[in-house]
Amino acid sequence: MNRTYAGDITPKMDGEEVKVAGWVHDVRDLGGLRFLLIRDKTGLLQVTLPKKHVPKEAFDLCGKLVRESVVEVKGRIKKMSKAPGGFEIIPDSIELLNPAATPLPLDPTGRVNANLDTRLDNRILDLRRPEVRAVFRIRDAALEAGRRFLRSREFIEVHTPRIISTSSEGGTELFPIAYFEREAFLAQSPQLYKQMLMASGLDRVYEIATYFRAEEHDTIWHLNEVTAIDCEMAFIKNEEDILKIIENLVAEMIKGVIAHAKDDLEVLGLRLEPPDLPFPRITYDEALEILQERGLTVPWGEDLTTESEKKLGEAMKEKGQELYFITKYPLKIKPFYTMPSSDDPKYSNSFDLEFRGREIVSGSQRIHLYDLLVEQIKAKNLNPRNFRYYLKAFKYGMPPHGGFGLGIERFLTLLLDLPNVREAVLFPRDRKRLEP
Ligand code: AMO
Repeated sequence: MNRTYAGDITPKMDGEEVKVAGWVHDVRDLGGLRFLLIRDKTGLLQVTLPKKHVPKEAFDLCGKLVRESVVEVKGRIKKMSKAPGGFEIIPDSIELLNPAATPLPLDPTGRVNANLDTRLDNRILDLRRPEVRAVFRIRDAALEAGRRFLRSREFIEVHTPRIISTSSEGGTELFPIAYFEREAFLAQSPQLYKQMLMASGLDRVYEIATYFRAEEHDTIWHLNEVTAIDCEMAFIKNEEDILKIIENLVAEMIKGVIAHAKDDLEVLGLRLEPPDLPFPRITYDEALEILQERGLTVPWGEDLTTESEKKLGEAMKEKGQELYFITKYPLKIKPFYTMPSSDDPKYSNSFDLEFRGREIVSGSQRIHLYDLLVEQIKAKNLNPRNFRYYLKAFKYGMPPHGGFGLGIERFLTLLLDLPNVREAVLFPRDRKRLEP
């Protein structure tokens, strides 16, 4: 007999034989009547044991079961309006597949509140709670929809090295590693490789990968191991070509969640609407003006702080906008590979996508001209010699190109209104956490 999940059983199956399995959620003992609540990946089901009508071994074992042990039950379905799902199971047999130790370090029923650290220390037990698992099913639905969309736009999935020899986003955030006789680092992003590929004829690439940031921040928004959707596309006219891809990608990911993770959204008590397209585009200068009107002065040329981003988010929310681009940042606060604007080289063809007052995407049109690129590397006090392998790709026919990186954990945290970005990672890495 195959195993049946709680969610696949209905009261209409009254009288049918089934085999179910899962974790002991709870046991209630009313003397001559015992109830065993079993949890599987779809939900809860009730096994009812009237002493007189079930085998003695099953009744006795039920009385001894420790919560979170793994059990398998064979029995008959009986319609029962008061039980979860409108049915109960009257067992012919109960098998203890593996007992759980006591005491439990975390209560997976959620009846006892635990702080995030305790939850993360016991992540596997934490994941037994449906609302915790829901986040990862939603993550899967979002990524699946993202992949489908990018494929439909002729992007192909690639994998670039995680072990690199030079920084791509600035020197201070690198994790050094021992690589035989040489110095090497964990990749901060696929940036340099995805750009190099633009000269190969693989005109549109994407990578869904983890990368590593040695940032010392300990905030609810920062991780040291981040997963992102990175895209790069060649033969663009300017950054507007990329913004169109991003807004459609984000809309498709949200629609994918709505269509394929309905039950999980319900578990989290959320109702999502697909966003309207196009997303508004406001320039960096316009953002500064909006902030000024709200009493917050950001000196021109400085990056937006968490506080200013939040304030801008409030202003945009009042206009009914939760997703909007900030474009044309000052060149000096963007990485060396960012294309200066043709009308005023103080500005750049760069952008961020903001979601409810927080950056989830950043990207730009890139410099594709060898001499200008070398000049910009030097302008950032970097040594072009360390970028030889990268620069080589720009010498022999590099088309105009651009791209972006979308942080998946930030996206989910904002979409699902999670209190901490760590909630969107199975096993988060931060300054203090290297286990589990
Ligand atoms: P950037 O460094 O802005 O850009 O990263 C892209 C997106 O990744 C997410 N992110 C993070 N999320 C959590 N914790 C962190 N420490 C963290 N760092 C980044 C954010 C961010 O918007 N190479 C460029 C992208 C490009 O231009 O193509 C880059 O890495 O959501």
